[in-house]
Amino acid sequence: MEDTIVAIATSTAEAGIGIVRASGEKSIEIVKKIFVPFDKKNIDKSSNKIMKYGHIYDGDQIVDEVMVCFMFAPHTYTRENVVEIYTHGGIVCLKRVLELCLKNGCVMAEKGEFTKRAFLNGRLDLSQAESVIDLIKAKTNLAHKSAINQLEGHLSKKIKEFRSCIMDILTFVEYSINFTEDMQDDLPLDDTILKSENLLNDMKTLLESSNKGKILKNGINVSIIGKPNVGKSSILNRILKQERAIVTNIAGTTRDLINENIELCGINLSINDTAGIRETNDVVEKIGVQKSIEASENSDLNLVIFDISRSLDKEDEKIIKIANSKKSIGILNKIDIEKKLDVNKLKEKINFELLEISALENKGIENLENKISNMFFDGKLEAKDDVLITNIRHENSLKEAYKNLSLFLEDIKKNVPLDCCEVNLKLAYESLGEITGESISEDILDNIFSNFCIGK
Ligand SMILES: Nc1nc2c(ncn2[C@@H]2O[C@H](COP(=O)(O)OP(=O)(O)OP(=O)(O)O)[C@@H](O)[C@H]2O)c(=O)[nH]1
Ligand SMILES: [Mg+2]
Repeated sequence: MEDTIVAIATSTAEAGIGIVRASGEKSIEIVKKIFVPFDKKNIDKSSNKIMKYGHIYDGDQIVDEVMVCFMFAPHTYTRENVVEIYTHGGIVCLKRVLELCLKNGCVMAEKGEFTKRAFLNGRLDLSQAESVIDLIKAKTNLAHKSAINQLEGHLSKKIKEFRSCIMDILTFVEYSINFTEDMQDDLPLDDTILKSENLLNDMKTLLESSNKGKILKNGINVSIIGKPNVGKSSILNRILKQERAIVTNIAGTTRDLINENIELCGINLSINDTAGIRETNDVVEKIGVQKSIEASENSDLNLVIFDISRSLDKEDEKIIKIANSKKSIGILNKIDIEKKLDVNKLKEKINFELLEISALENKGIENLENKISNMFFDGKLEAKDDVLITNIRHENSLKEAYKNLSLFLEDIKKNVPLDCCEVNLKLAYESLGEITGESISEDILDNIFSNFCIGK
């Protein structure tokens, strides 16, 4: 925290501008050594958060024409002195400016170090800091909205309410322990029981939001599986509304996984088109088939394609087995041509629903999309001002708090001495504190911020 850190804060791809950001006590002093403002005026607190136009120099050589924003502590992202240098985009300008900052006394920032400092200096709590990375990684408007809600502190507020409720209960319990040692049988514990029960209900509601929250943040992984030539790639192309995958009448056209993302009802679908699953001696195809099976096992949803113009065979049977063990939707494709498949016989073998489609004539695709959205979020998923759990770490801490509070309640109801009940109550309090970062170990902190990118 004593070092002044620096990093490239933007992508280094070709772009109009790029930003080098420095934070720490000496950041202003260091940048002043390499920046010459056009108006030649001294940079002091009167320049706080004002864009200054000028040049970055390496000795007497101009490195870039830039804008610089000097931000004085404490009203900055990290609560430290922060300087942002807006260079021209592209790798060379950014790297040269970065190197000059390093040469003049900055050290390279670690992943997420700016946000980590913001957390350690009290600018954000931990769940807010974590939402910053969710915001950067958001792929849909809903994921973005949910991350903004968390950044605005909606989750933190709820967790703080839970903690303060536990603190109330704890205060009463401790008071009772201290002042009524031999009179515990006569203690009025009804209120404590009621408060704990209500709190457990509220915690449960929040925990239940985690499925929705995870879908909202991470989207859904979907694999299109089936034997060769049933129309998997044709269906992918129809869903994407573009000719992404090669389609031919040769069985075994797709050999490797093809992955694409689309947005459905505000949710990101990561879709794999896979190689047709069949017995084969072809070395390359064999690897492809193995990848198809792995993809289907790792998916949240399988779209299992059957060719309605062919009878069921051994290969379909193998695929049915895979699909029955996962969340699946069956698709009868090629309904535009003569039907040979015995649908009733198929229905006896499967535990998922069937939809009819013609990928060739683009029929039934909308039905499929509606089916997916109904399956995962009752057709609607909104992030409004909902407080959602979107993060596994938060979910685990909340589960732990729930478990400990439940144990506390059980003990109280069984008239276990209060000083023994108290332990679980304290554990619940601690677990909730892990979410907002009030009680968190250094290792966990390092782990959280190592998922960030450099410069954030
Ligand atoms: N009549 C008809 N033909 C279709 C339909 N969907 C796909 N086909 C045809 O079926 C053949 C195979 O289609 P693909 O989409 O390549 O099938 P695939 O399942 O990806 O095949 P592999 O990649 O070999 O596993 C092509 O000739 C398509 O034009 C459909 O709905 N109706
Ligand atoms: Mg294919």
